[in-house]
Amino acid sequence: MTQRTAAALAATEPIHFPDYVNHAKARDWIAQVIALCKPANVHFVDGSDEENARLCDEMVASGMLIKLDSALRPNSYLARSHPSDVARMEDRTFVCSRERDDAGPNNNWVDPVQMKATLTRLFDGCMRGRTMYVIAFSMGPLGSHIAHIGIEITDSPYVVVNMRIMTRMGRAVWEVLGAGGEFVPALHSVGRPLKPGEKDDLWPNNPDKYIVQFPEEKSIWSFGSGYGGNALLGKKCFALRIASVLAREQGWLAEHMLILGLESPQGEKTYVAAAFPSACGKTNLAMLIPPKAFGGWKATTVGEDIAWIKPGKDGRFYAINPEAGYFGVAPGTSYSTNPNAMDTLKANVIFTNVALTPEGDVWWEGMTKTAPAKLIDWQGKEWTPASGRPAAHPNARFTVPASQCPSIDSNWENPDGVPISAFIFGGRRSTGVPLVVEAFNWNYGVYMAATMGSETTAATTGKVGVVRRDPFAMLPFCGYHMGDYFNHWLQMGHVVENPPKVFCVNWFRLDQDGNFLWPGFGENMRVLKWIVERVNGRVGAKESPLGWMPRYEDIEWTGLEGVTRAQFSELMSVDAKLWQEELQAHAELFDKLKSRLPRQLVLKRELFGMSLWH
Ligand code: SAT
Ligand code: MN
Repeated sequence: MTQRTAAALAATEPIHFPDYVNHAKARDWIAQVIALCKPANVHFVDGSDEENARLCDEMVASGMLIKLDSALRPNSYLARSHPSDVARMEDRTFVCSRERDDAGPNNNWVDPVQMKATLTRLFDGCMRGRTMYVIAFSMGPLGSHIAHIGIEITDSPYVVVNMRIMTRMGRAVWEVLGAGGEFVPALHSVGRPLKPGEKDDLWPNNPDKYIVQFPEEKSIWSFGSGYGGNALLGKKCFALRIASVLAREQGWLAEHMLILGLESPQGEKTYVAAAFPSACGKTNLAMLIPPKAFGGWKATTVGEDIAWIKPGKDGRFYAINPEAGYFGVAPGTSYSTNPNAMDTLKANVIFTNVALTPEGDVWWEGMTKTAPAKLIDWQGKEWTPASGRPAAHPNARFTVPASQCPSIDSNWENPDGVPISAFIFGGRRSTGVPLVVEAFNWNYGVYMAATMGSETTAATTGKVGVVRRDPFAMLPFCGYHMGDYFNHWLQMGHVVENPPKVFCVNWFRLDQDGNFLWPGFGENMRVLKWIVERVNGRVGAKESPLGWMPRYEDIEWTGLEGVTRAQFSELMSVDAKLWQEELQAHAELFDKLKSRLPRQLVLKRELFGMSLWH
């Protein structure tokens, strides 16, 4: 339903809400946003196929979307963003709690009163000449007790069609919300008002960008960017930053984790949740295909980015994937690295910043061994392999319904979630960190996750190989002080009777010549199988200063050539000198968080230090 708002703006006529929008607080908020942003039209998004088709057609007509060839990539589109608006922007992301220390050193902070004043000035009239879209969305299966509802108001039709893939949205959500349900208000504008008759930009945005979370109010304001997590506010802003605050208040976990199902040949299913910083192959692991030699084992995907985990009545944690789609990095995705992702992408995809082939299909670096002879690059320019620049932006993305993934788990939309038996934490470490370690207990596991580090790659920063601490892979996503977050994790170990076992993995260790010691990809199933069998008490391990580790004979080797006993001991070795340096780096991290750091972790650090010397 779309309506002109000139009358409403003059405040002479009430806004015409669709009959299913009968939530008084939501109506008030929407009316306030209309008065502030002054859009030309208001459209309540119902989520129907017709509405989606019309929005896509309009964007094709305006040039914001390019329709791909219907035979090669049915019902799929390509968008090209402005070169200054291609990724999440950590330096423009703020957590505005009343007290600075509540946001912690892990967040940019501005006083909320001052930030509201800045934002109110920026949003005043920011939607002039545009349609304002109102999207009710559910993070998690509709009506699930683990799910939560948000309402995003945006002036970007690109956001609407992406939110339709990434969340459950539209009329059905209004019905679940009813007249008094809780919702998180999320306001978004590209920040590019149009004068009467003015021609729009292909990718409207504003050089001044703000991605702001108000943790006490549980609200989100995002200005100036139309890209990814800056604009699809259900994802990092709600499902991690705001949800982490809710989770701490309410006694659950909102985590940057994939959820993977592992089914044995006997049909026994074990679910694990795993956190990795970027550039560690998280999507590949979420869609892993076990090697042939693992006949009978199946891996299934519940989620590839975010997990919401609540304690169940039976003393276990239950997790849902709050999202309904994947907003994944395209470059590097291929039939050799991730066949399930490639098959997911066959139809109904919105690609952003990939290259266009002359046939009207897409291409990105790594998709095939040899690049096509001619392409149009992500900026719309002609490209050949001799151009000397990437054809797709390194952070080019696909937005695609999770339901299309061949490995999707049969329980992925179960409103009660799936029971989690293990938490896995990983990083990219070329030295020192063993292939897999099982923490001695929950608190040791929290220590290992809290001190997790990962080496930067060309894709993440300019400098390559620098270890960045990224606790729980949550550094850019925790909506409050990281020290309080560690404490919340320690507490959550007591909330359930049998907390999951905690493991740390590292697929990226190198030998002296710089070759990977571990083959990775589908072969990671060998490590996962050990983890599953540890959880179920069926396989041995030996004690090490860091935790329990598999012996050579504890790993299934059938069908894998090339990892010798000697290489395995290199993969598992713990060098006391390197670990002293590692513990020093942990001390530096702890020092930054000291105002809220749980003492338990300081003591654990000392214990590790002592066991390494002996
Ligand atoms: O753009 S998102 O924030 O959704 C994805 C990411 O950068 O991690
Ligand atoms: Mn992520």
